[in-house]
Amino acid sequence: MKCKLISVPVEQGQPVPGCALGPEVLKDAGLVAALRDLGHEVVDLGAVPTPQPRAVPAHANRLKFLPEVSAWVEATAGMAYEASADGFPIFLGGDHSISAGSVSGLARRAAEEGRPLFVLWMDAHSDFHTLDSTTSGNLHGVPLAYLCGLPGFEGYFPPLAAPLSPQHVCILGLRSVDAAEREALAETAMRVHDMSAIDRKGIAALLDSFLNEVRAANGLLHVSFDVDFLDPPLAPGVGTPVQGGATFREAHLAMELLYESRLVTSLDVVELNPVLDERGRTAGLAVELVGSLLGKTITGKRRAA
Ligand code: DIR
Ligand code: MN
Ligand code: MN
Ligand code: MN
Repeated sequence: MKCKLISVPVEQGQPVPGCALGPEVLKDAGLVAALRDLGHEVVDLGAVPTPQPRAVPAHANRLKFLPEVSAWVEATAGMAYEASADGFPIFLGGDHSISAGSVSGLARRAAEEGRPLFVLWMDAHSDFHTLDSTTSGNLHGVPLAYLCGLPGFEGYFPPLAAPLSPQHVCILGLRSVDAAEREALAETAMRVHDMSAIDRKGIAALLDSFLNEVRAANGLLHVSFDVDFLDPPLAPGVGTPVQGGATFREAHLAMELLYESRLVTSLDVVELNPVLDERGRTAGLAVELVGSLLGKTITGKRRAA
């Protein structure tokens, strides 16, 4: 497979400095070698050039860095659309606001190809705030609402070429939901699997049922991997850790199942904060999990599909 690395060094969507170092640190942790060892071709497309802030009207809510984040979303969407013409794009964040861009560009491509885009959102958080409902003003908390076409983004974020169908979205690993998000989640057709569902049913059963839907619909599948999906003792290098996250075994199994499905067509790795990391262990773990998603197995290197 031809893996295309796209760095999106944005941290203005969340409150803790350091997240913008994510792409370089993931590469320093051996991402490129890990993918090449699996037989993949790796093309590093470099970073999305820092855009000029977008001219957007003043918003009534106290949103942080709206013109800057909105510009990153637009620039990342353009790059995602271009890069998805061929190969397997991997977006290296940066905070999760970048996925408003990566996924919207991929959705535009999928719509042109006449295939549904499915999204697996691996995250402690639902990121389902609108610009009006967020109380923190941190824009990494809004991408999924924007991508699903919830109201209130018009004029502030770039127009969506193709909103996601909520039935094609699955949140996995959820354990932090704000009051307004809880109401919005109650009304959506998204599949929402919180940690309790993982405890009760097992991550394999939940994932298999979603993957079966993707396969039946001949869908494209984007995985948006927020590193805070993982349990904080395992992955301390994130800005908004929430206790009770996925174990190494659960995360690893999820990645293996995703690889074996051969359904995944693109990936985000977001919210790694190297400044908060402990001797690079979160970065190292992220690289290992990406390797598993792209074909690394316990018993030996399997050739790339
Ligand atoms: C919280 C935290 N729901 C907010 N969100 C995070 O600020 O909207 N998303 N950390 O990744
Ligand atoms: Mn997130
Ligand atoms: Mn998160
Ligand atoms: Mn987050």
